[in-house]
Amino acid sequence: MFAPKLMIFFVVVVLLAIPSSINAYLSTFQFEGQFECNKPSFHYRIVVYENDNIFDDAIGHTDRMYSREPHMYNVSASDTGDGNNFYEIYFQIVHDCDDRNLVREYYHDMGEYKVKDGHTRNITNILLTNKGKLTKDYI
Ligand SMILES: [Ca+2]
Ligand SMILES: [Ca+2]
Repeated sequence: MFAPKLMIFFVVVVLLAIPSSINAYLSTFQFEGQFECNKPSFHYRIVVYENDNIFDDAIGHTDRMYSREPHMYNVSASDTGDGNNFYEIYFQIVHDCDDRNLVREYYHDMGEYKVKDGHTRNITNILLTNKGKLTKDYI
């Protein structure tokens, strides 16, 4: 007696699964480059954000890093699609590349990237000296 109900259940499960499999993109990113900092060493951490209307998605981050000249950075990120056809990506960089060794929070726009299945490598140099607002955040 319950066989038809079971059949309906499976049909519903299959119908629910179809849209998510169509939208199953995996986009991976490698961001790298050089921080332009006038100090021989400093500390930082990066969070990679994807901009959305209400809550932005954190899609990658570094640990707390100790940087020495030439201050190369490298951070990876990944996401699985967005509401439109583009990811809007920015960095939050908490750092102490500051003349008085104070901690600053700097937001840097990393641009738009088409939503696709695959890998993107981006090389961007970022001027960091005294950039951003002073913050009580820890690096
Ligand atoms: Ca977005
Ligand atoms: Ca998003």
